[in-house]
Amino acid sequence: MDGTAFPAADQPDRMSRDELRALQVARLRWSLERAKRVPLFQHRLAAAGVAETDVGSIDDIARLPFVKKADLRDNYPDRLFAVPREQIVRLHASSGTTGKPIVVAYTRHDLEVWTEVMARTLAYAGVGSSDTVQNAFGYGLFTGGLGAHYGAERLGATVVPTSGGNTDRQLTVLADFGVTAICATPSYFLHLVDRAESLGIDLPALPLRKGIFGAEPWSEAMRQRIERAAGIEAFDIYGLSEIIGPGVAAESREHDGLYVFEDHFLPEIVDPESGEVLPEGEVGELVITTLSKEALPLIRYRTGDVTALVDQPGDGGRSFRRIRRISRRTDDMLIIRGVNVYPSQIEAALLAVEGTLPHYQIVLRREVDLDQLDVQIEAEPQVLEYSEAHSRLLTALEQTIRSVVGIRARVEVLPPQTLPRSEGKAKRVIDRREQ
Ligand code: DLL
Repeated sequence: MDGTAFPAADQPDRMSRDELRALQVARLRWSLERAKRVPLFQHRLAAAGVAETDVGSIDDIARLPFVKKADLRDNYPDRLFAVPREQIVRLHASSGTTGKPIVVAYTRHDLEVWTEVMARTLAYAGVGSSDTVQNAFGYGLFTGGLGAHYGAERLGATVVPTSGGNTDRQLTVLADFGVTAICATPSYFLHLVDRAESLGIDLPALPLRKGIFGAEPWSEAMRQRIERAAGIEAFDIYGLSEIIGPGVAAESREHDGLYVFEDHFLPEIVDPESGEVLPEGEVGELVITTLSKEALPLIRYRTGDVTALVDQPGDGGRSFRRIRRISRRTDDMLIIRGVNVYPSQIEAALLAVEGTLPHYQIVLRREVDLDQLDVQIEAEPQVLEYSEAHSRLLTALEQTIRSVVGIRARVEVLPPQTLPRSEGKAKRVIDRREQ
């Protein structure tokens, strides 16, 4: 590393809050100095009239300008990189829904930090050297696979790099290799659970005890379904390519919010409209500043993810603050007949009804100038066998959706294994209104 030495820390999650804040200020200054090598940051910081030496306390961060996804897109592929190509040892990319992907870069030091935070993520879930970890996050440009891989290896666990897909082979590995922990998107793991059932594999009877899930929103109800069906403890982990990949925040065995690895990533919650910083406990958009990244430092990055900072310390005696489970993004709100609806609300309504399976799809259509909300959900086979049970389930679902989201939905109850499955992030919403 060149420039100012990177401020070191020992046992960062056991520091006092004051010590942690002092470390954050020192690292923020370090990060700003490096970010200024990038023309975009140089211009924005100059325009805001802030120099790194002006940062005396962590609250001074509110004086710094934001960076958005559009800035990364506009500077595609590498104009926000803060180091010369010789120092970059890895590129990943996140596939956006439209246009070009966002390209992210890592120096050797960045990979070291990533490995460390992913080792922590898995250690918080209780994974250690005696575990065998099946890593079903996709390997490739997606950060999930390699991120979890290096973290698990760092802990000395045995890693089985299955990547996503090839479901039957995943189940052979799961059944025969002594796997005790699995990493996957929650939707893909549910697919594995279903397939296991149809192959007659009794998951709870296997040594598998822990699931480490993330990369997409999933609800508490979904967690319960997963835990029950597979006989495991399920952990929520959060991250995004722009910041590092997985390894930004993770649940511990308390299962009460996700600890943000604040020695490397400084979280703030802001009002998505005004950009004003909100107090702990209030729901808003998560903004993250990287404190140790070399290749792609990001100052006040608007993640688009909606959560709150928990205003109480966790039970585990850790100094890091926690964020609530991320249930939605600022941009995933659906406007149906003028009513604001979030897919996560529909998921919660559906899974509250007994007899449903956690596989659903939301389809929006326009019918004679009116938005129509169609919801398709799979149900347990015995419900479908009796027309009375079927119609009772339909009525219950329609009423629950109506009471939760305030509009009528046309619900279709389907047999198991009907809806498309994903090997990575699930696509829950199909909007056909513009076609
Ligand atoms: O999904 C990194 C990751 C891999 C996280 C594996 C966890 C596990 P991206 O593909 O760039 O990176 O997508 C990042 O996914 O901004 C959130 O909207 C969403 N997301 C990630 N984790 C969670 C989670 C990876 N636990 C985007 N809950 C983020 C809800 C999540 N949403």
